[in-house]
Amino acid sequence: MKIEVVTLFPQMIRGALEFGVLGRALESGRLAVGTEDPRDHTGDPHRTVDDRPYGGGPGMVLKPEPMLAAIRAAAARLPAGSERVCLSAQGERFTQAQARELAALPGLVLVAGRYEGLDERVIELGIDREISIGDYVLSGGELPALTVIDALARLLPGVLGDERSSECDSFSHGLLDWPHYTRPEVFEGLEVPKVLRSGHHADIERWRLAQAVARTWRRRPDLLLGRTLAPEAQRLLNELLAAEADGDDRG
Ligand code: 21W
Repeated sequence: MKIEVVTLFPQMIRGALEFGVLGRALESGRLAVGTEDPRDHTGDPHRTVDDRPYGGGPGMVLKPEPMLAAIRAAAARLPAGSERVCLSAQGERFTQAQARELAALPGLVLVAGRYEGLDERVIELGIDREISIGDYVLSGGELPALTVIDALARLLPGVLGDERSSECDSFSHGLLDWPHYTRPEVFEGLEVPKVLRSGHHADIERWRLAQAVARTWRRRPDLLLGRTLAPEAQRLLNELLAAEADGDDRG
């Protein structure tokens, strides 16, 4: 997959891609990431990329000419069937389902805004969809672009290699992960749960699923509401709800 990021801070993108899974995805050629700087599409000596908003008010707006030129230059390097996505606080919320959709594309332009954002006509002319990574205010689209790149990269064939497949990731199952432990058996007085040391594989599987269901219910009930659970998970949730109704302590 080929991704082009339109950004005023190309080093912010390049620098973050050197490490871990992303670094190896780039090295192996399974993922390629390029950048396009709108400043390289200005004509004035000051290389101006922003201007005051029509209608007044605080903040600056990204000038349309360099932004659209940069988007078109980036898109021209990608195969047919690629999409142009703008990272924007006004976008649709980014989810694992969207990550799967985007990872299936041959290429992607990611447009990271700064200041108050893009001139609306650039969105009309040069953007296919807008994506937000969550309900909090950031100072630009670069970190969201990196978030999207990270989520897509781990879905590309061969990228996770020997590590557990992305199929195993908890959001793929719609549940939060269960607790993890490694040696030592006792750490600062806290023991590893006995079941994990028992060697009983079926018991361990059941315990992990029960932990995942309980955590999801307590921390992120929104992930469970209106969803059909696997029968075993539903049974564990019913047990949990019955126990809570009896006034049991939380585990
Ligand atoms: C944030 C620019 C807020 C402008 C109403 C009118 C990309 C982002 C961003 C940014 C404003 C994402 C205002 C989650 C994010 C991003 C920069 C609005 C005040 N309110 N996902 N004017 N959060 N943010 N400024 O911030 O570019 S994806």
